[in-house]
Amino acid sequence: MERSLHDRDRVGVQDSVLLDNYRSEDAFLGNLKKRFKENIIYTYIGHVLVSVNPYKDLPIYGPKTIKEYRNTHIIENPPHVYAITEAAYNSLIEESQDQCILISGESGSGKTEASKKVLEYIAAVTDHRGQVQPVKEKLLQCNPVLEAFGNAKTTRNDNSSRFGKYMDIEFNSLGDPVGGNILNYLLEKSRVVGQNPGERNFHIFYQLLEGGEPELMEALHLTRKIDYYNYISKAGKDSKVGADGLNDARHLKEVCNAMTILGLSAREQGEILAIVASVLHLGNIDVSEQQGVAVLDNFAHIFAAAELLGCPEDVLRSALTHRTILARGDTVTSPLDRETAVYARDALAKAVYARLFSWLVQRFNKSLQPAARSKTARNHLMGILDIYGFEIFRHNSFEQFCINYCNEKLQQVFIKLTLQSEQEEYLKEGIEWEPVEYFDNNVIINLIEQKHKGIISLLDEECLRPGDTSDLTFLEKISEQLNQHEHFISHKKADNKTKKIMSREEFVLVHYAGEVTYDVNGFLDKNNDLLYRDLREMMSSTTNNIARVLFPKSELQSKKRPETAISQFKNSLNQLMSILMSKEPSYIRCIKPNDFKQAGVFSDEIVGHQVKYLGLMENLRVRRAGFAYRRQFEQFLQRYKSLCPKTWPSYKGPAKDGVRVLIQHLGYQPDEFRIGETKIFIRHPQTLFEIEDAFQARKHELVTKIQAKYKAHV
Ligand code: AOV
Ligand code: MG
Repeated sequence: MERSLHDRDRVGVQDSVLLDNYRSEDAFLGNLKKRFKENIIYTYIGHVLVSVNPYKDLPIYGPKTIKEYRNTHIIENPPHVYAITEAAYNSLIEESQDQCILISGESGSGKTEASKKVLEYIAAVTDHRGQVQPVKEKLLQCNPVLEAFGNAKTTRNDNSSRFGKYMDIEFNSLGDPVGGNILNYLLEKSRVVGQNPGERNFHIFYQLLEGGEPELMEALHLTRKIDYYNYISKAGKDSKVGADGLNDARHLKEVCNAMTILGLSAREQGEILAIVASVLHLGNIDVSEQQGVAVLDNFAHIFAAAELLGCPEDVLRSALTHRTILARGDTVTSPLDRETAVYARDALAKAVYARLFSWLVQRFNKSLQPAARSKTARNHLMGILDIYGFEIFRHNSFEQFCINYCNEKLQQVFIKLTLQSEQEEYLKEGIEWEPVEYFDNNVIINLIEQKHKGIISLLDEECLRPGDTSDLTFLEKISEQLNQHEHFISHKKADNKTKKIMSREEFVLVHYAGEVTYDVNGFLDKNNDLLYRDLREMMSSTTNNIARVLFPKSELQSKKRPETAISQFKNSLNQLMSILMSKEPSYIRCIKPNDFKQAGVFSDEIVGHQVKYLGLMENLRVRRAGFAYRRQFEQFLQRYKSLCPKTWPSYKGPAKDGVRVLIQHLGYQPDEFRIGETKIFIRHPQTLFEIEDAFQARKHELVTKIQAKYKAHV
């Protein structure tokens, strides 16, 4: 096992706070790199876990390692996601504090994998009486299904999360999981109808085609040829071969098995797969035009889609080619032209799929409801947040705008809860302190979400404004109003001030994690998220039971304009922020070592960039500039009391006084420590090392004594 002091040359230090030259980014990077080369991917900054994606399986997980971390304090073992989970779980049990584990980092950095390890740890260390086994099973089985429906291969990550996920696990007073609840955020549904080169649609489509039994394939009217289906083969050659390392056929069995464990009946599963298949058929309905009016071709697919969704074929055909508008009590139906019919078809496919995804989450939540809550004891929650990471593609659209905005919000939580609160702790404990400067990304969040003046408001305004609005009028508007903002670059500013080459359909946001160029094409459409009434009406009368409830009749009757996509997202994110703020947070900051998904390659430049924007150096400085270690008086005394005759075997009196006696005996100089209100703060890590080494020596001495006594007896 790694010993921080003695193995330093080979494996670096396990807590960056212990670096001699802690202000130097090179020293910080050098430490991460040294460890990475030794396959040690975890390092702390205080209690924040930094994880560097190894891109290969390491023998550092599983029951044996879990055992080593169970019931240990965070400093007793090398850094690990298990240690963070143990600390959070322990605090939940011992202090009855709701917890949340926030996992952040850019696309492909290892967030989803980390979230699975957290869950794995919780499942392994709870329920020794075997009473909540079904609940644990269910909690574990949500992931494979949600990943099949919500993850896809992108150029950044073969298993990229295309939705945000926050999962609460509910624990009873014994510390056993009794239920759970998942919140899902904005699925990237544009992927259903098209993907960028080298990317794939959601895994489930390929899993179904590769893994469906012959009878199922026949019932769903599917063939195994992936390149036959328009929606999943647009990406070119790459999509035909399955994502690297993904075994689609095997996965379908796992997904169905997981759904069964989650309590979904065979009928429900059949209806779910029928909806998935109907999307593939919709994509193969060709649209042509005769005298300006859309005509559908490819009967077999119209027929199949209608059958699978459960609606008469002529109703589907008519709904795909007409639009009915309600105006002052009258209904006016008009035929669509080719382009609009294609739009309507794609809108239907996207809506059906995205709503199915949310339905799945709701269905799982129903299955994860605790059987009965105790009336006297309050249950406690541990939340795990795993969202889509910050992404910069060659081509960035509305979806990247939403994803990156979401990452800005999460960075804000990190700033508030670590950089700010750390500094506030010194205040609270009455300790003198010189503030550390850090970049507060609130300025970017304001640019995006400020009322009336922010990008979201301006986008919504353009979506709601009657008249001739378009993506370009939106761009014109933000370019005019936000031109002065230091984190916004319009093509106008780019022409004049910077040397940036931008097209007239783009704008740049200077995000905390880097500059991203967004193409405005599609912003209005995607934000309006319009599905023609005819299609919604048709869907609300289908005989596929799941398809029908995805489109409730009440929605048709509502006179209110539905919220725009971005406003809905903004509101749900703000709710999430208050959930997170109300809990005790733990952080896992994930880092991607290179851009090629390659094992063993550590790029100083790429890691350095992430270290910078994640604010890790500031994090370290705040942690270090003051006091590297702090411990509650009781805990400190308990651990080190054997080092002083006046505190050993126990100290009678307040722990605070005991700590004073102990450190006086150890000869601490006044500058080395501070006594706060509830904690002792130790400035230099070396001081802690010395006492820890003395403690280990003393322990050894005591154990040897006892053994000698025992031997003398026998
Ligand atoms: P992400 O969740 O952070 O990206 P993932 O957790 O999906 O990234 O990790 C990407 C890939 O890296 C995985 O599929 C694994 O192959 C590998 N990987 C990650 N962590 C580990 C680990 N601890 N050990 C071994 N391999 C690992 V995104 O969802 O794209 O933001 O939207
Ligand atoms: Mg992920």
